[in-house]
Amino acid sequence: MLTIEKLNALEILDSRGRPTVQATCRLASGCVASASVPSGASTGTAEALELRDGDPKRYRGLGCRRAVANVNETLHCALSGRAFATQAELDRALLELDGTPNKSGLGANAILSVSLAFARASARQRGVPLYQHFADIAGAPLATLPRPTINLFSGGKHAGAQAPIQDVLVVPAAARTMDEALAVAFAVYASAADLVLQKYGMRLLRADEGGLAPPFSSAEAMLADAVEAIGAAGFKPGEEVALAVDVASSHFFHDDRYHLGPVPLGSLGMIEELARWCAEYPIVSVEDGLAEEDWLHWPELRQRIGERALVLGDDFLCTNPARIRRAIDANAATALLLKVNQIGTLTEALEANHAARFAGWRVTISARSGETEDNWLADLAVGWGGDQIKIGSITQSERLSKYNRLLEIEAETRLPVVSWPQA
Ligand code: 2PG
Ligand code: MG
Repeated sequence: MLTIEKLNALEILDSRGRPTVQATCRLASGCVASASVPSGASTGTAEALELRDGDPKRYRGLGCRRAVANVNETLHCALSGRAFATQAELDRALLELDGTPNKSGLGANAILSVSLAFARASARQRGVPLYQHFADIAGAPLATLPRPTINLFSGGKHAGAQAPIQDVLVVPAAARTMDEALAVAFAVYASAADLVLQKYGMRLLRADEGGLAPPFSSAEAMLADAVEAIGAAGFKPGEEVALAVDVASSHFFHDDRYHLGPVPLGSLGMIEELARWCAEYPIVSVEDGLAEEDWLHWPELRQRIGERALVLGDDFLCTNPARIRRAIDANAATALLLKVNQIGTLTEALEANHAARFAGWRVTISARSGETEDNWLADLAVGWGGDQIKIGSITQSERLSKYNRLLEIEAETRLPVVSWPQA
């Protein structure tokens, strides 16, 4: 049994300098662990509620003192002295104490910080690495390391909307180890930085996740420049290094139109455009190609591009088991982007993971644009058998703490990287 002795939390700052929550869980065994929650900027409307103080005089209303107090007072008082056999039992208790469908009672940031800190303290009590503990929670043996998809170019909400789409990512498709994959990503990033200097006269304008963010003339220019950077780094586009795109289209969908370029597109026009991109560029994954509420057209998108690229749902699915089941029934996607803080507890995120896998989908485990130095995401992606991991660019410590943790796990386990794009 795992008996909670004390829960406490602290307001800390994320990679954008905005407040977030770090919780510490002390078990009666004396094992103690802390965990921090990330925060998104291009959020889906169906995400669990991140509780913010709303005081405009402090952090422009983004303070997390109320969420911290909910851990220190409500959750500590209700849970200290209680014993839990499993993570699922603890998470059930958290949901009951919150009592709302979207975690607006206590805040998903408060709830998730405790869910994660408890998991880490449990792993310590069991004397196993966190990735092994996550694998045990999932009930599946460790088998592979996720293939990293690494942010190269940024636009959209992460880069002041100088280009409409959010990310163009590199996929070291031929790399057989994490070590090799990261070296490839570094080489392409360095070439892309040179290219940005030559073409746009600028080098170090980086977006929230460290992606390069020059004033691209169009979304397609981001793809063309990425292919050029792959070639300049000495790799064969599509064979050695492929591309993934986070279109994040909900954020430029207004009045039933996709404002991707000068001529607004209807849903079918948008699908045509994405299908053309997939035919002309080595794209193996398309995230949020359509807007989160464009349910009617997602099945058509899957039909058009699903053979050659993953049809990946982020804002569309919000790591929400009910939305995922609806999308499975509608044949609307082929892959889940899993972000634990979109739903708010580990157990619900695991349910999302299971639902996607049961349908034969792939799963990309993802960081948020606002991150901390905490690296639990790397352990989670390995423990839950993520096919891909999306952390951001190969710069900035809040990203590198996770890449470095993957390198540690690789050195410890010698697990192979998932083979992907799928043969
Ligand atoms: C996304 C994420 C990570 P955010 O859209 O996939 O890149 O962004 O955390 O801002 O939602
Ligand atoms: Mg996204």
